[in-house]
Order: sequence, then C-alpha cells, then structure tokens
Amino acid sequence: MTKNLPAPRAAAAKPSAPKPLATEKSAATLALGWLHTARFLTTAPQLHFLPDLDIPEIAFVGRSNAGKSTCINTLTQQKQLAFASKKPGRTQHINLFSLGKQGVMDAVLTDLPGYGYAAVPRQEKVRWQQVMANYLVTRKNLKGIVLMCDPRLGLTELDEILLDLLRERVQEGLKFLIVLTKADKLTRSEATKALSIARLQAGGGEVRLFSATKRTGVEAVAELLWAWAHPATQCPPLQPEPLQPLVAQ
Ligand SMILES: Nc1nc2c(ncn2[C@@H]2O[C@H](COP(=O)(O)OP(=O)(O)O)[C@@H](O)[C@H]2O)c(=O)[nH]1
Ligand SMILES: [Mg+2]
Repeated sequence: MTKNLPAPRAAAAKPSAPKPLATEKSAATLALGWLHTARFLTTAPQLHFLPDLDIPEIAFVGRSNAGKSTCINTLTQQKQLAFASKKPGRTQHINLFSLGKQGVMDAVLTDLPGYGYAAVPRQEKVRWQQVMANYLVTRKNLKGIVLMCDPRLGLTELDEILLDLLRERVQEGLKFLIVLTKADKLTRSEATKALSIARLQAGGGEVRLFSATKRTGVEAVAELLWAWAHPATQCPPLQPEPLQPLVAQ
C-alpha cells in the first residue's frame, strides 16, 4: 500500500525560500572584491602634484591614530597598503590607490595625512591643514569623504573645522561617511550613544561603526564605497547595518 501513495505534493508545490542572505552576501562580496584590487598609484606632497583624474575619488581623512591606515588595509584586505604606523603623524603625503577589476581603473582611494598629532611642529601642522583644505575644496573628481573618528574621543576641533570646510560640497552632492573606529573598545550602550551623537554631527551623511579586529562594519562600509563609485550600476539594495554584539575590553 505504501508504495502506491502519491509523491508528497507539498514538496513540489513549495515556493522556493526567499534568499535575502544570498543577496546581501553578493553585494558585500562584490564590494570587497573590488576594494581588494587596490594598488598604489602615486604619492604627492602637495595637491598640484596629483594627476588630474576623471574617475570617482574617495578620500580618507581623520585625526592621527584614529585608525585610518588600519581601516584602509582592512577594507582592501591588504596588510601594508596604507602603512599602519605605530608612530602617528608620520604619513606626510597624499597617497593615491587605484581601484578596478580586470586592470581597468574605475575609482581612486586617497589617503590624506592624519592631523592633530601634538608632536608635529606648528609650522608643519599649518602647512598640512592648508594642503588638506585645498584638496577637499578643489579636487574636482572628489566623490566622497570618509572621516575616521575614534568614538572614545568623539569629533575633535580639527574634525569640526574639516566638516565646516566640506559643508558646501556635501550640500552639492559630495558623499560623506563618518566611520566610528575601534568599535570593539565600546560596550553596546556606548556604541549606540556614539552612533546617535555622530548621526547628529554628520549633517545628512552616513555613520557606521567599524572594528578591524572584530570586523564590525567592514561589509557595510565596503558596500557604501562601491555604491558611491558606481552610482549608475544596478546592484543589490544596501542592507541597514545590524548592530553587532560588542565586547568591551
Ligand atoms: N582595538 C582596535 N585597535 C585598532 C583598530 N584600528 C586601529 N587600531 C589601533 O589604533 C592605532 C592607530 O591605528 P592606525 O591605523 O595606525 O591609525 P592612523 O594614524 O589613523 O592611520 C594602532 O595601534 C592600531 O592597532 C580597531 O579596529 N580596534
Ligand atoms: Mg596612518
């Protein structure tokens, strides 16, 4: 008798399960694969030595020791692309990295020198503030800014000056992201608080928690940068970043 039973229809009729995770994964994989193509392009002590480019450029800025080099290395999955210096204030040049699959450069990452390091002579600080201001205000192909901030310190006076400088360009469409670094050092409630404060300060820009050690926010930031550089391209929708469980150290 059993062998004459019809095959269970439920199995055949069952609609295929939704695959939100697969979509999410493919957006992150695409973005991280693209970031992994980063190669050193050039370095310049001043703006006018930089090549004129007509592809999107995304600049990383932040106070010395905020975690900028570590973040760039993590996003590009390369150990030494941006030198994660133990001696803050050492990176004195504007460094450009090319991005693009199959050797076709389609965007540039810029690592700007960290600012605010106390031991740098005043004259040198002023010179760098001018180079940075000049870059941020006049670089034509600049598409987005990523501001690194250690949330335990919050935005410093120099970060605020930079935000003021950028305000007009952000209103004109320049993309802006505050990355709250070293999120592994925060408790969950500290992280929530840091996020809401930064969102107020970001003036319409994005804010993400990031930890190189716990890999918090790596995929979310990668997806955002990919979307900035490829605005016309169809891609899976960006997912809101889930709040990761954080462990205080
Ligand atoms: N716990 C923790 N430490 C970090 C993280 N990112 C960077 N750091 C540390 O912060 C210090 C400054 O990092 P670095 O990338 O050189 O900062 P930069 O001066 O902004 O380029 C280094 O000692 C890093 O190891 C992170 O996600 N978690
Ligand atoms: Mg650095």
